[in-house]
Amino acid sequence: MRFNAKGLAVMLCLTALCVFTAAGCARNDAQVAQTDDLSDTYVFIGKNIQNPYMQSVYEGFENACGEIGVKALYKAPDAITPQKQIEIINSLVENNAAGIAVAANDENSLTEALQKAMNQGIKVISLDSAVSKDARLTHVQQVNPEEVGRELIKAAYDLTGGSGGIAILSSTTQATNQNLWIDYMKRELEENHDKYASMPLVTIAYGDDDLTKSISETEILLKNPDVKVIIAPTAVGIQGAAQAISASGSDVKLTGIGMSNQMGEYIDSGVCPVMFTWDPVEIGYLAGYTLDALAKGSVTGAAGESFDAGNLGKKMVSSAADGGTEVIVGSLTSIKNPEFYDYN
Ligand code: RAM
Repeated sequence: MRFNAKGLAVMLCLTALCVFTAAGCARNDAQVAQTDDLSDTYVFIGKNIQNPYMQSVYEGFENACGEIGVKALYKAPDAITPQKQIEIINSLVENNAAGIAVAANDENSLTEALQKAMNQGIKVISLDSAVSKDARLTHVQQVNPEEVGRELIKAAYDLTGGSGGIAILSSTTQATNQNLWIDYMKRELEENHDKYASMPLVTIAYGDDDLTKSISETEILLKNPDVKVIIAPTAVGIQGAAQAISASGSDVKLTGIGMSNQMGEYIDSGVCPVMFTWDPVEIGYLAGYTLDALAKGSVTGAAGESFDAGNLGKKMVSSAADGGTEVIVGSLTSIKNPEFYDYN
């Protein structure tokens, strides 16, 4: 997708309005009255409460629940740890939640708690960042993860002319989604060794989806003379990296995955001439409908099944790379500034 300056500005304003509204409406743990009985409630567990991306996911989840006619609840830890998510799951099991959709802070640590939930009849799915296949009925996958990893390396190649080291600024060491994208980035590099011979992966840093840490980790990366491009496959990380690069005046280039309302000025300035995105609201929306299809028994989470997902139409459950199943939300969108990025 290409935008001229006016088109980009209009799109960014609209997106900013949507996301601002989302952040304003999203209820957090502290604002939601605790009830003992959640048997009429679908719960979204985010990675961390202050993450604007997670708040947008919840906006879609809440919209779907409103259409379906069930209650929605948003829970997330203050810090991005699996331990806190386990505590949340355990309390939801005690309160007999009707369904749980979790963006996992670790692929395996949540398994025992989620299996206990499923054994009790609670419908469990992951979204955004998967739990292991044995801990879920299916996974709501934003876009094809292989495409994400490979496209990010191709963008870095275009930005460096194929010459200069790559640093990745990720979220946490345990994040299933970021680690999967990084695996595909490595595969793209290894399988096309000649093309990328002068573009090695120098290092991977972790900003923990915390803006302050993402900025300080980027400042460290900018001191490394081998780093010519930073790939940040996290909405919080790419924003922190953009701020740090802008403040330093460095000519290191940035790409990654971000929210357009947060990244417009850096796309315009050429700090981040190309980035990739999708709609987090749709992920939450599809998760709400997926939980409902499971709760009503119209699907079990097996590959080949399909169900009605509100305004997203009919959605299909398919096989996932980890041996479980997934429902794919949509496709990867690129946002480019043609003044600084004029490849494809
Ligand atoms: C962050 C989170 C989330 C990821 C987005 C792109 O907000 O890490 O899991 O999908 O970035």
